[in-house]
Amino acid sequence: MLGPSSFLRPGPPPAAEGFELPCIAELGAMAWRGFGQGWHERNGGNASYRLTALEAAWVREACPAGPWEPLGALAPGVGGELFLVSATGSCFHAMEGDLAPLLGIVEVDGEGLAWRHRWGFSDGGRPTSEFTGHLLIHQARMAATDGAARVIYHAHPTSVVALSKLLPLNPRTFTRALWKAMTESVMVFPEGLGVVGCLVPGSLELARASAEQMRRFPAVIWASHGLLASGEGFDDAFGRMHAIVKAADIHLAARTANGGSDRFPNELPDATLRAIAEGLGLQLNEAFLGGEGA
Ligand code: 2HA
Ligand code: ZN
Repeated sequence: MLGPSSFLRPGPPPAAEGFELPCIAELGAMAWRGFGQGWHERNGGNASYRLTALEAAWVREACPAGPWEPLGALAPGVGGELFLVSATGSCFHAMEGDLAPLLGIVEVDGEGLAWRHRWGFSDGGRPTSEFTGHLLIHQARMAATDGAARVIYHAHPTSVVALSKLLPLNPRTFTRALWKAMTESVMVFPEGLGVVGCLVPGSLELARASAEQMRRFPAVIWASHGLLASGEGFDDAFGRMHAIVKAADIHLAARTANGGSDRFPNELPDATLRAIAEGLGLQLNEAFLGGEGA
């Protein structure tokens, strides 16, 4: 398991005595736990974290800046922000010990047009191939959560990918199937789930389509590819991913036991979904309630 506290403070010495950057170890721990769940074959998956103002100020002072590189898209909503991000090709099964080759901290320019290196990628790496998507999605989640969301986590969970081969690729169908899989779901994603068709990994098209969905939803399914979940912190993002995967597992297990049909003898009715949400003071997405199959 992850252990050495030495990677709490890798790279240059801290500018302020006693200051730590725990996000590096926390992102590593999340990746390691995700690998343990079977979500990260080979170099599958990626993750990013938007640094707090205090963390960003420390990095700006302690870590020299590299040359600016174009982002390939305009992301003014994250202009001036710093991000910890997994390296392209990095394997989450190797997220142990020295994380500096596997992760890096980058700074986005004030206009949201370019980025530059601040820390990490010590083997000469670069941010994940989905980096532009992460930034556009951070921008979307910041707007949706009043700046609270800081983590974007992408994984390749088997049951979610399998489900994307069975269900019509629209948010309402996926949301209803997974809300009804278990009572926990409405607590984890009351807004519902986004769905994007099968687009080229790392493409601007996938980045833009995902960001558009993440303005409304805290997670989005990538058909025949995986799942992307956001959260205020690492536990929140990991927990959201975990719960959505569990719901997909349950849907598929029940469907298999039901001869392949999704017409379950004891389906969770919309009235119960509403009652759970009301009991917890949550606002369920009304657009996904009622209508056909309610
Ligand atoms: O970073 O998962 O979608 C590797 C991937 C690309
Ligand atoms: Zn992927």
